[in-house]
Amino acid sequence: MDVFKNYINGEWVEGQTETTNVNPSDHSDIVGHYAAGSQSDVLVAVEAAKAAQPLWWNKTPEQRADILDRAGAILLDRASAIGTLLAREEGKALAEAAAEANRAGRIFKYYAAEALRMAGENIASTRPGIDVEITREPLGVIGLITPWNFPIAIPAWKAAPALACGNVVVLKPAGLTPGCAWEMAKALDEAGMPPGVFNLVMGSGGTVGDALLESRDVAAISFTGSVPTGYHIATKCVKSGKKVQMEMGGKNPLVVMDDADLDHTIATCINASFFATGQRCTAASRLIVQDGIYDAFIEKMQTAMKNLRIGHALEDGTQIGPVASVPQLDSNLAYVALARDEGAEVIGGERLNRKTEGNFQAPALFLGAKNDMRVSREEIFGPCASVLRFSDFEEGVAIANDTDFGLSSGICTTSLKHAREYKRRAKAGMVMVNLPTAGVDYHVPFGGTKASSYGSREQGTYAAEFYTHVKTAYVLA
Ligand code: UN1
Repeated sequence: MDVFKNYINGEWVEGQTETTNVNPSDHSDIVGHYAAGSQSDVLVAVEAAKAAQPLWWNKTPEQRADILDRAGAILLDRASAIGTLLAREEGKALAEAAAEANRAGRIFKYYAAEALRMAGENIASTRPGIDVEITREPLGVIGLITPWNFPIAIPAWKAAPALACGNVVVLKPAGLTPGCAWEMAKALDEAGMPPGVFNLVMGSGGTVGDALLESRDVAAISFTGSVPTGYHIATKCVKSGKKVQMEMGGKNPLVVMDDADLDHTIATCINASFFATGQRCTAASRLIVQDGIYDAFIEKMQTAMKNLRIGHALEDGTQIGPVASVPQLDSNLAYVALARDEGAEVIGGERLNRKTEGNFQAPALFLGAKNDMRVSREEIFGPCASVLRFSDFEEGVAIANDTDFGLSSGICTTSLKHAREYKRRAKAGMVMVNLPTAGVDYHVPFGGTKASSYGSREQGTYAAEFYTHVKTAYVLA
């Protein structure tokens, strides 16, 4: 079988070693063999990027826009094939996987247009005869370290704004899911990206990731992943003077009020907690339910959970694919056992067998959970949600906000008063009313508070805050 190579300085380059990409729906299906880069591969990529940066920045915004737009068009054209690859390597159900590939194409098209809109400000000086001009400039070489759960959307929403702002990029995708990032590199190559502007170095965090973190020529790191890895990265970035942006975990609450539309709420909670197998930092892992609707809510959730089709990600009708990896499945199952030990009543959560050997797990609810249990405080990153009961709005809001995280926070209610009040008081970067906590638009800011995020927001026009620095010029004519 061929090995998918790294993309360095416009060339496809062999790695030091290689990794085998295995389908989590069927362990006998090998998705492909992918190059794993060495520290020196990273140094070569960073060097090439650094050399290419002035050339890229000296292009007109229109030239940058054209290349990004073409890359977007290529990704949209291949969304179905890339969606199938995504479903095969990550395990996301096919429809969701294809939607993610589509989203990546849209992101490139959006930032193509943003490349034309980079604007500055003119402000009158406090002193006579002086003009003050504020402009944004690229940072230089950006290292991107991306997770396995959105293997094409996240690389796209970091690379596209970085490039639109005139930076050059070295991307290290998750070891588990290199295939989609490889497809993105191919699309950028075919779109006419000049050599060195975008580089892909696949491989491990310990080798490729650390080499990026240690390079003095990398100006900034944008990372999405777990809290411990995030803080490891941030510490190294501070030591080498890099700008850093981190998107990490969530323990997102979804408050269900007595006045909620029950059927809509059930659909919202099933999506928020279990779609994408719960492997979204925006997943709702705490369902906080008011007394009056509690029994009906539990009954209907259980029926809806029984009706969910869990299986091979490529199979027709599958709603929930497998857990992405064996270690993640083991960790989920350990949390299910912990929920019992901590005194919750567990509904579902068991390992499932299907025709193929894969990492299948039934969604789980932890009934009677308390907000101070570990299962209600730690991010599980699987199809598991604590159900917490409350009596009045104040208590619901207090439980929702009582967490170390602050990414997304939701409420289901038909009361304008509750919706409005919740929007104001939720301690999170994103608030959802009658919508799942997960599933966001690409043209508006994304990010959280507390342990969920560090640095400025991703996506939309706000992404420029991270990918540029500001220059203030004073001119006396
Ligand atoms: C979404 O909910 O649409 O890693 C996106 C994650 C997030 C992305 C969530 N950074 O799950």
